[in-house]
Amino acid sequence: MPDQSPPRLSEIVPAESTRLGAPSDRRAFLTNASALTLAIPGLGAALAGCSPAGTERPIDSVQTRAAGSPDSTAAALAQHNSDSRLDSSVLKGARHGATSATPQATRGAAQVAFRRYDPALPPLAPGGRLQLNWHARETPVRIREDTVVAGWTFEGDIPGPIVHCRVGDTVEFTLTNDAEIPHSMDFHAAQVDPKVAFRSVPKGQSVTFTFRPKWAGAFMYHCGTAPVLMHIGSGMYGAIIVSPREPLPVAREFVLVQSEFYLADAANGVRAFDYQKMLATMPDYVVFNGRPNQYIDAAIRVKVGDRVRFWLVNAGPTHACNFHVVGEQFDTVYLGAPPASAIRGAQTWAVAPGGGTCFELLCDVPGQFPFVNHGFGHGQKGSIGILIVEP
Ligand SMILES: [Cu+2]
Repeated sequence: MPDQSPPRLSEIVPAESTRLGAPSDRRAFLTNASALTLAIPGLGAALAGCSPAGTERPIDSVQTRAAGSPDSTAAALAQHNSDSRLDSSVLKGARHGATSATPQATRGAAQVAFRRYDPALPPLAPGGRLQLNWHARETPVRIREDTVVAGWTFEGDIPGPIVHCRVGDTVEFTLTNDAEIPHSMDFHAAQVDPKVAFRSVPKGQSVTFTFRPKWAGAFMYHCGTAPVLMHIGSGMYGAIIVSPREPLPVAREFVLVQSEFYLADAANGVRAFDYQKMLATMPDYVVFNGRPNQYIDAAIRVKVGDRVRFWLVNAGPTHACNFHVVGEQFDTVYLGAPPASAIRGAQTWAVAPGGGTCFELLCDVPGQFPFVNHGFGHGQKGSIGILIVEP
């Protein structure tokens, strides 16, 4: 087992900040990148990623104006989406200094309390119908006792709330954007036209769409506004768990969302998410449910004889989660939609960024079992917890 002590701030970053640009520059970058995306799909992402000289061509063939109303953002919104299909890997040479440190994301950071993220799978909504009215919020989030991050969030937390439904249920979803920068919602459990449903909404506006999940599984949701890397990397993701119509074996069910944190140095008591570090793909933390090592400090507890089911979503944005439970074996890993495609006796299974997998183990031995990302360069950075099996 590795050393479980979390890394100190001074071990992660140099004491002196050298990367933060002027706040006005950062805001200008983000607002321009997102707003251009709203008005001109493809072009926004391309400009956000290109050099100031703007020598790169737009990467989308969509018309650059909304038909009939060349200057209307509202008209553009009606026709264009969030560019969620424009992967941030196509962004090159983004300007330095882009971080999540918007005024809303940093204000009042000192007053934000640490709160453990409850990993328990919430119960199903009655009647097979979920009505979700969520808000995109830029707000500080305390991820450790000594660390507050400038989060871009769904509903004020990182990850956003766990959604639980069954195959064929109806999910009615509305996203209202309270934040300065445009945001959007992309549910991987949905089959909808992304240009309509997943479009970005500016401050004060809403988008509503309805879907009925077709497959069971652990699915990611995330903001798809360009640059997608920046919006996922700043906290806008979570899990929607779709249970099959036929109940799975009785189990204690938990949800783990792995994600990476790429943080700038602290400024005014807040560490912003840093776009350049996201591109460099060397995270400061890799975590389950938004806080490094939180389930070491407050373990997940079950009883001998319990079947435990982990619904694991890897929000990335970039690295795999190589899931493993020390001292145990998964008696079942569902490669497809549960209960189909189950394999037996797996030790470690990699979950891709943007993917999800359902794991089961039978806890017939008492003890303390670390669950880890067995890619230990990541596990060492916080994607580790303890499953306590009580006699
Ligand atoms: Cu967003």
